[in-house]
Order: sequence, then C-alpha cells, then structure tokens
Amino acid sequence: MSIDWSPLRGVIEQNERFLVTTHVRPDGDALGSEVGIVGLLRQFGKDVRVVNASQTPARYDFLDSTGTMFEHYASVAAADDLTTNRALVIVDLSSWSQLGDMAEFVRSFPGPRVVIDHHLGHDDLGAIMLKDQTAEAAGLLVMDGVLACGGVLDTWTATGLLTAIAMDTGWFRHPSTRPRTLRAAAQLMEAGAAINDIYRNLYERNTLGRMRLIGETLSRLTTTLGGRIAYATVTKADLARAGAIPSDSEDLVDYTASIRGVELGMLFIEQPRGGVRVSLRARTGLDCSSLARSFGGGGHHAAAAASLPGSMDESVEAVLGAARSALEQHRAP
Ligand SMILES: [Mn+2]
Repeated sequence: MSIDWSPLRGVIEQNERFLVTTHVRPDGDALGSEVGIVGLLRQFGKDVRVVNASQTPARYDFLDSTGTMFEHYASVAAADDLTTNRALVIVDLSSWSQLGDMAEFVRSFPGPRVVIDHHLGHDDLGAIMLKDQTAEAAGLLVMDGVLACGGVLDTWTATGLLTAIAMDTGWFRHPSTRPRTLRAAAQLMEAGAAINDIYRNLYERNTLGRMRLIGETLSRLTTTLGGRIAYATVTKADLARAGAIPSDSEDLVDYTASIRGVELGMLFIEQPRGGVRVSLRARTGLDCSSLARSFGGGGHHAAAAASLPGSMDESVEAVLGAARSALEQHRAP
C-alpha cells in the first residue's frame, strides 16, 4: 500500500503553525519520526513545536542538541498557547490510549490533525489518517512524506529518520526488514546520517543503573509451557535497587525472545503510577498484537504491548493464562 501524501501537502500549504506529538514512552521511531516531520516543516519556514506526553529518554538527546525541541506536556506552562492557529501532526500511534496525558488535549484540539502511522488497527482520532500497516517503521513513512511534499533530507532530518528505521527494525534484523529498508537507510546515509554515531549514541552510553537492571532482570528470566514462553518482571523496587529509571527497561524485552525455542517473550514492568505494562515479542508467527488487544493494548504482529490495572502477580497470571491458550492454538510453522 502506498500513501497519497497530497492531504499532508494541503495541510502544510494551509497552515503556518504546527504542533507535533507522538506516543507515551517514546522510542526511537517516535522521536526520529518527529525529527523528520519537524525538518520538513522548518524547510517550509513553519513555526513548529514538539510536545510529548512523556519526557525524552536521555539516550535520544543527540536528536535534540539544544535540549529545547522535545517539550514535556506536563511542563508546558498553562498559559502557553499550544492550539491557536496550529495544525497537529501525530506520528507513530493510532490510539487514544497511546496519547497518555495528552489524550484529552488532542480530543479538544481545534485545528486540523494528521496521523502518520504503521500500527495495526486504529481509533477514530478525527484525523487525516496517513497509514500503512505494512511499513516497518513510521520513520519510513515520514521519509516518503518528506520527499513527496518536496522536502529534502538534510543531515539532521536524515539522522532522525535513520534512528527511527533502525530502532523499529531492531537495527535491520527483524523480519520486517526488506531490501527497501536498506535502500532507505543507504539514502539517509548519503544525506549525511552517520550510522556509527547513531549506534554509539544509543547503545554505548549506558548508565551503570541500566546495566545492573539488565543483569537483575536476566537473572529472573523464567520459562514455561515447555520453554515456548519466557518472561521476566521488573518492579519499582527492582528499579530503585539497580539505580535505574523506567526508560532503562527499553529493549529489555528482546532478551526474553532470544532464548532458543521461545515463541513468545514477555516483560512485565510495574508502572510508576500503578498498574503493570507488559511488552510482548513473538517469534515463529504468533500474532501478539491480538493477545495485547485482549488486554486493551495493541501493536504489531511480532511486537506489542498492553497496560493492566492490577498488581504484578495478577497481571502475570492473567497474561500468562491468555498466552498459554494463544500458543496452544498456534502451531509454529
Ligand atoms: Mn513505530
């Protein structure tokens, strides 16, 4: 499916001021896609603000060298006007729940809104939906959009987009990676994105707290259903003991699916404001987005997540039960 970008061109032509946002707990695809959109809009001389429901994890600070571009919604002054004469561009999400504390703000946003996304399924966000569920990253769609709207890939824009695509494809290892993914990456490198700098910024600036958290989490990895499921838990107390912060758990779920024979990996993370978030990774073709949807979450076939209101024990029990029956019905190819 290829997207007709003329609605985005129209919104850019008709508006001078923009607001860009993305999902809670933003990842590389979310933030890198924002950079891509901001790059495009600034090339056209637009006034752009980027306001997110969550703070930006420190590992992504290289995308925002002045530290002023990614604004935190809770820190924006009440009197500060985010809506007058602005158009809203939302990247890498299609559901109200993923907007977190900004959901009500977006619901009442008066101007035009555009969604650029690749997640399965979507809520009616009252937006122009520019969507391709087969895309490996929202960043790939934004790259298409930038070029289709007559923008150019300058070094900064290309750095954001390469970050987005690399992160959502697991650095070009996930099954979603196609020849076109690598062609896009090549084009972004030609535009000035320094792949080695991006990698070092993301993976070789760990804190001791994150490394301790990885070690502790791995030491608690458990398998069940004859080794077809692997899971681990991270409580608030675990974070505190390791000297880690919530965003240090990003990517940790990938370890659960890296064990031989595991078809479903899960990481349960107790949330600062209560409840538990479970991240799911499927191998061998199980659709973990439908498992996530049964708990009010969503995502992609191979990677999904959901939030549960209960305690850690209740959440683990509920999701394990549903996961066992999903896997019992699923025959690995
Ligand atoms: Mn994405």
